[in-house]
Amino acid sequence: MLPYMNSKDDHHRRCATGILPHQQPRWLPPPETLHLWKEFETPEPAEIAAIQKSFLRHVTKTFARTAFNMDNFASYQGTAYSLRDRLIDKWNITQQHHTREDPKRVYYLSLEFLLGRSLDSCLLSLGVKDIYKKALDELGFRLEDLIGEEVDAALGNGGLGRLAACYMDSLATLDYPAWGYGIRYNYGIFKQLIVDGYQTEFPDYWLNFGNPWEIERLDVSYEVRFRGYVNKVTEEDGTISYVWEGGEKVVAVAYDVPIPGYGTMNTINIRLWSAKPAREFDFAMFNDGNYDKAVEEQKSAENITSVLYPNDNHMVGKILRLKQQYLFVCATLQDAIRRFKKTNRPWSDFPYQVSIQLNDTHPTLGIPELQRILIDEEGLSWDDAWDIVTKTFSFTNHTVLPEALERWAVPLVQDLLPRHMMIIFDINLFFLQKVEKKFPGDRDRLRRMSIIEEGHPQNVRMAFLAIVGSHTVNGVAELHSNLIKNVIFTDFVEYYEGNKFTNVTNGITPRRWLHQCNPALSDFITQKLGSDSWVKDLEQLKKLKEFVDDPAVQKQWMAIKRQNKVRLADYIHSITSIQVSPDSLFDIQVKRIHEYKRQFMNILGVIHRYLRLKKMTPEQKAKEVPRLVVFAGKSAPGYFIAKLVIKLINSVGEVINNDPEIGDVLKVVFIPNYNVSLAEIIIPASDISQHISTAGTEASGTSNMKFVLNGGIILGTVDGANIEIGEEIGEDNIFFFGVKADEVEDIRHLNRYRKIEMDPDLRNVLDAIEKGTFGDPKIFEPLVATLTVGGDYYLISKDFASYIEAQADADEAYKDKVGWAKKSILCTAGMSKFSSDRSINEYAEKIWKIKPCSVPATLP
Ligand code: F58
Repeated sequence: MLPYMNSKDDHHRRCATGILPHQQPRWLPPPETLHLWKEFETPEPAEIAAIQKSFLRHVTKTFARTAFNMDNFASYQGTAYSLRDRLIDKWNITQQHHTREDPKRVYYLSLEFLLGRSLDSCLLSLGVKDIYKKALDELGFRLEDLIGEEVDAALGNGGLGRLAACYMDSLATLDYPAWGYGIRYNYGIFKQLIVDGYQTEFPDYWLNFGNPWEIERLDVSYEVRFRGYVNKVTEEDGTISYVWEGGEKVVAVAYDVPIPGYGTMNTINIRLWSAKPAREFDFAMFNDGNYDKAVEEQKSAENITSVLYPNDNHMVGKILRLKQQYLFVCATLQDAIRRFKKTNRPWSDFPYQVSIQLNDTHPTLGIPELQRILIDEEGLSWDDAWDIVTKTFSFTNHTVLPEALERWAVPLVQDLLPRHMMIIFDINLFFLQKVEKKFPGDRDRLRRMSIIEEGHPQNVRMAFLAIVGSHTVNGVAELHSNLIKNVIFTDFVEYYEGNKFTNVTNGITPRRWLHQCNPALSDFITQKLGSDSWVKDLEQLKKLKEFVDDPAVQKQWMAIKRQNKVRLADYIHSITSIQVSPDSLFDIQVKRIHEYKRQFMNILGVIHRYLRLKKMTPEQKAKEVPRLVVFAGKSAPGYFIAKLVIKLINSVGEVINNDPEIGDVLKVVFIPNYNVSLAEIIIPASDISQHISTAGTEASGTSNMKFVLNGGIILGTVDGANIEIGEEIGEDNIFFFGVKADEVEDIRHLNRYRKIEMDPDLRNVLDAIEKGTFGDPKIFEPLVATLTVGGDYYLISKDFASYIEAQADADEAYKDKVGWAKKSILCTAGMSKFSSDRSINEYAEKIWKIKPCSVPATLP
């Protein structure tokens, strides 16, 4: 029997991390060996000799290298493993401390964690970067080279996954007792290669070379059932209960990723589940000559957690995705309940010990699953169980786009999770009865609010299920939370009288997104503020305002920006062979490629600029602000129009970059395979970044915050968090343009009924494309058609003139070097609000009701 194939009894036996005084563990160490355990529980000293010793031990023993058989990758591995030992020391102390204190914990359930690289951030969090650098230097290795060897952990699509990673960093740093739960996909988001200007996808088998940042826990595993049937049992006293039986089982095995807080002991855990076959190899089937089938069954279990679905803001109704969602919540709830049960509290205490945050609707099956466990397995009444469920869960919505809202076909859920489907029907029935009571006779309201959407087939509206089963629902920026209330969930706001709905504006971790990615600026800020405490208290950045008029500060500030631009220019050259000038204005748009984000408008604007330049004399051109326009981002593999946008960008770049009349005045670069570590190079180098979604479509955006924190200026629409950023840094330091969210519906309505008035400048641009200026115009026909015959749903034509105007304003402002330096300083200085520490404190106080639980350096 493999270790992860535990019997049910074993699950309850294991105590994982810490045993309470009243509990009798199965195994006790012989007392005379206790001093050995103590020695290994004591964290290693942060000394050069100790670091070198542990590095060499891992390199030679774990990886079987010798002094004469080393390369950068092996030394990355040795460094990572030596750091991992330190992480585990802190992690063990944290978990044991939490077990003893038993505080209320928050469980952050997310199908995505976009962590990126860990070596640099862990070195910084543990405060050992300098000493590791020295230790490695003496051994003949450059830390910077080793950092570059690590592959990104890219278990996410974009903003939602990266937000989860930033929130883990803040939870750890602020000493909260928190757990992240997710899936350990074998394949992260695909690798993007550009071939002949088109995106092509390659699998990201990120575990190929091992993963030092995880701890495989074959001792933590849970069974997960799919399909089967539901037995109705009538007891002698007439009570009815249901038992879910049969079907097939798989096992979810835990992989733990320790997340250290910055400058604190607290080291929390992201527990990622990996699916394995539940049964041992079926020898009967094997002996019957059914070897292929026996192997197939084993593989089909592992398939469940094999690959991350690569869609950004688009729902796919694939059964494998539903399996992922259920395996995830089923294992997570068993784990949380096991931890809760260790203290023998009554079930009524559960919501006061456990808070579960649903990162979008993807883990919403947790709601019927907890209800099922409580009524079917724990014997609670429906009402008592539902009271616990609704006091435990809270839900964050990340989008208003209808195509992104999750719906699952009832027959599909019924087949895969028959008992859950029954429970969802009951939740809906009881809910609609209450709605009917509050709004008697309003049948249309019942239809609108039903968790089950009528149709062929019927669908489960997961967002409605999440709302009904949660105590709090939040949007991710003020505008977005208002749209949730006033547009998409209005009926629910009315029913709950506004009580459930709130806002928590997103944030980003200043550790990764300034201190780590922009060390020169970080050092300079520390020097000016006289302390590095801003890294944990971003409010302090406000003090930078005092230096805004200081010419020496302005000069140094812009010199650092230039260094970062040189770093990006070098990277661009190494990847694309395109030479760009660090003296041009760096204008950057990096994010997932999606029609609502309007990269199309950006490239149309570039063409407009090109056509304008082509009409100029050399003298006129010499007066223009030289510009580098950078794009990066992945399109969903099946998103045809988004893929055409990538092709157009590359085709336009090809023409412009090779036009001798243009030279450095305009360059266009598409950097392939955008990911977290690339973002860390790109973001510090921007003068302008574009966040130009159609108003009302981008829930928040978080890269906008990262750019501004690094002294970059936004050119953007009045959308998402751009609005709040503008409020904080001052409207003089942001280039806003375009229609407002509340105008969009009327414009779309008119567009449907009359011929769209095409902006004349835009018409010229489309003419150039149609004439073949950028290659075979046939290729781009479907893309151009979205603006002409397609109704221009994202209002590019409507916004084009004001977009071009904002770009001209930016050019003008950039000519004033001092003025620009001031804007840039004020940008960074005004960003305190957007620390994920602020967001997490808001969640903790308003929603989760948890308190920090500071961890001692050693256990008593
Ligand atoms: C993003 N959503 C929002 N979804 O678009 C962005 O405005 C916001 O800042 C961010 O969340 C954080 O709140 C997003 O990234 C996804 O990638 C989903 C992945 C799974 C399928 C549906 C979309």
